[in-house]
Amino acid sequence: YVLNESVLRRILGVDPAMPRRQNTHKGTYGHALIAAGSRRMSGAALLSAKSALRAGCGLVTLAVPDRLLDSLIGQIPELMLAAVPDGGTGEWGSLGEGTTAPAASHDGSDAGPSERTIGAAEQALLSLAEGKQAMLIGPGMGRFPGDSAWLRAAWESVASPLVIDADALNMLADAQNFAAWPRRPSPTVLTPHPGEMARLAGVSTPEVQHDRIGLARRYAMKHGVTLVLKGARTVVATAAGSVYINVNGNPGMATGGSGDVLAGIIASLLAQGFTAEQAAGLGVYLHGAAGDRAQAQRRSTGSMLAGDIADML
Ligand code: NPW
Ligand code: AMP
Ligand code: MG
Repeated sequence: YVLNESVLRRILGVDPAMPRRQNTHKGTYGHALIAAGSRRMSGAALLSAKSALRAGCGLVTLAVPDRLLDSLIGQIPELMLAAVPDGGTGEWGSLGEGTTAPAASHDGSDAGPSERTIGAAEQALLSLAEGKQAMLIGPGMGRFPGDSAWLRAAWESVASPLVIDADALNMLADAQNFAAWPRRPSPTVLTPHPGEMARLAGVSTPEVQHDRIGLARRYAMKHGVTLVLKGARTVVATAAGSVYINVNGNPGMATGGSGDVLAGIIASLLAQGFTAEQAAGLGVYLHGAAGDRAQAQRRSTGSMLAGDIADML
């Protein structure tokens, strides 16, 4: 299907105007947790968080490495912040350091044959995820030792719908046996750009671009996920084999942070109770529509910033 208002309403059963019932409160619209940002990429975390708020979820908590926290206070007043222990580095690396625990539910492929290490940060993050209606992992997170094992713990332990973007997609690409990971009982949305898709599928970026629909569909069905393959004409593929193509948006969105905005939107929609298929389809459409408004307002593609897309939601 081509993603337009008619398909959104008829096929996906969503109203892109997202009307609200009168007698509702912030709890009605869900609480999203975003694990993102690092010392050199705190902007990615802020862009995701702001977009999640603008896409309508009731509460957003942004979890960042401890040392980043002070620099973020007050930047987005509506946002709640949480710090995870980082050993003073401002990076997520301490996720893999800490107490060694038996790997009851892990095969240890990324951390030795029979045990893996549970870091204080990992524990803090998994407790933060409790009671949230959706979680986003990845924007601006950077890479750190043992990250694939850590992502697997989140994959298995986070009960809410999960969006995996940016660096967390690279963790998935590095995991040696992702195909054998158990299916998650709740929705999982992956949001790769063509470079990230190439790493996930083990092919080149031109190969991804040559067969965007086929590759996205096969990957989504094989791994039981909803896959958003980004770029001009973003493809949304579901685990059941449905495919949607987005046709709005513009080249002004080819700017750092645009994808971080999209990830925040999709997490926000999941927190509000939309299915993965609805959240991905509606999210991609709203992101493109906001990008088109940003272009119209600036009367330019070249001067658009990702923050303009977030502000136009
Ligand atoms: P090229 O350049 O054409 O050969 P990476 P990243 C390819 C954070 N950010 N069509 C491209 O190929 C993110 O959240 C932080 C074709 C290139 O090789 C991540 O955590 C910001 N190819 C981290 O930075 C703002 C395409 O992919 C490769 C393509 C790294 O993410 C910026 C680049 O991908 C950023 O969001 C397309 N449409 N799109 C901040 N302000 O804090 C991409 N490629 O190496 O995964 O790097 O996407 O910049
Ligand atoms: P990322 O590379 O993760 O920052 O994601 C870039 C975002 O901008 C994705 O949602 C893309 O679909 C969107 N985007 C980038 N270039 C274009 C374009 N030429 N036309 C429409 N959307 C684009
Ligand atoms: Mg990105």
